[in-house]
Amino acid sequence: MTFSIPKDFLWGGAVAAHQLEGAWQAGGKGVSLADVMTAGANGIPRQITAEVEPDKFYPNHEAIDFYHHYKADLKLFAEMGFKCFRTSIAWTRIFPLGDEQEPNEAGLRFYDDLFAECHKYGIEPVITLSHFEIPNHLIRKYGGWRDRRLIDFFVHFATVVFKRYRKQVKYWMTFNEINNQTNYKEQFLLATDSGLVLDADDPQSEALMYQAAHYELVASALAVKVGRQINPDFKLGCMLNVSPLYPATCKPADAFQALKAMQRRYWFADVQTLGKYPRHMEAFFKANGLRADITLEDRIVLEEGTVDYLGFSYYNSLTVAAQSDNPEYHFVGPEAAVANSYLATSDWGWPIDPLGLRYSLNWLADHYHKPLMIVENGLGARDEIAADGQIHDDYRIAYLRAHIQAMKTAIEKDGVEVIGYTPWGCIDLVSAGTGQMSKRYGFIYVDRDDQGNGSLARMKKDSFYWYQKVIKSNGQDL
Ligand code: BGP
Repeated sequence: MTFSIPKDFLWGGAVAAHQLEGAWQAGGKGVSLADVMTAGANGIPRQITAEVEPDKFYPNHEAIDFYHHYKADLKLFAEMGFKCFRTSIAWTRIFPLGDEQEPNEAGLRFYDDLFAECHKYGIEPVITLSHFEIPNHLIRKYGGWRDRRLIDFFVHFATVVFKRYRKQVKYWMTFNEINNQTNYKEQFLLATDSGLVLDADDPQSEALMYQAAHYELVASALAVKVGRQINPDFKLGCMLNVSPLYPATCKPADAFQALKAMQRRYWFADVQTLGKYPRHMEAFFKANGLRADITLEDRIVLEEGTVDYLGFSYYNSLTVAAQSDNPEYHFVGPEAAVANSYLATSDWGWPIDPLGLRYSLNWLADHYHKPLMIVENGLGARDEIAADGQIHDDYRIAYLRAHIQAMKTAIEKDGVEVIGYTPWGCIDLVSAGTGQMSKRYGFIYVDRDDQGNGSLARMKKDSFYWYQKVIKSNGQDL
């Protein structure tokens, strides 16, 4: 056993198809959820329209037009030394409606070319099957993941792409941030995970969410089983959003609230890595009449379709306090978080907490005993082009340096097994939460503004050269 960053560590960057590809109708692509999401802003939620409305601006339609720029962009990633590149396959390029039998050949060809270009540079693709990109038709016709038939549609999609790319892609993840929907009161998170487009105050949201989440978990496990048959060398993973929950004080009720909050946010990983629902969730469902439809066959599938590794995004920690008037209330989402006076926040109010990453790595390793991959991490910030024509993003470097240091410490001092690190939005792209371009994460700047204006020209930021050095030294030169 060695307790250092392994030689074959997957340094890279992460994106999602809908946030950068653009070309929303090219090659017969269908309309996805992302294509019917308008732009929001800091504090102004994005709206989801039923269909594309001609007078509205949909930022994902063009995004940064990676669809036509991918060769030049991959060249830049290769120049930084990327060993891997995490992106997703847009479901609607392969199945424009989602419920067809025959896939769309033009869509499949785009990813043939993209993966070939990755391999030209020795870059390993790391692929998410569903990253907030459900076909809009599946939402309109079936109501999204509330319908059990979605399992078959998803598994068919997974089977087609597993077979097609069995030689080009080894690392897969099923659903991006599958646990975000626990915060079902936020319509955006519910819709992006499960395609449940509901009135935010709909009293049925909670029941629908837990049922939809169950179908997604069964679909994920079935996809893992199929993937393993298609290529036993595949590494098949799950993907969670992880923000450790801290108690606001050492008051026992606060500490207990934090414990319950961890249980309520991360039980998806129990199902996906250990193959069964934890007892606390079974008890919760029973007491509240939730997740009514679960069969014995589902339970067997969940047990058989456990993942090889656990991928997760980490941006921040959250802090919670007990509610004295309702001791059985248990926090499910960031809306109930309290401020943490020990932590600074980003311009978008996200606490900055590198030690929280080490905490998360320890907690996940203790509970799930799987190799871990940090598949998102980063600082959304506004970048300015300085008088010398460059972007001096020292704030981004400081954030990433501190987080990579925390990861290194977890590997070296806590013995955690980490197989890769792909910071989010390695090239500027459309923010998922706000639909803005001005919330930037990239090492590469893209000339495009929140209204969709700009030349789309790419430009290296200071962080580009810094990350190049980090990768070259395998994380020694921070
Ligand atoms: C995660 C998503 C990404 C991404 C990131 C940053 O939740 O998986 O798609 O966008 O968060 O969030 P935002 O774009 O809202 O800043």
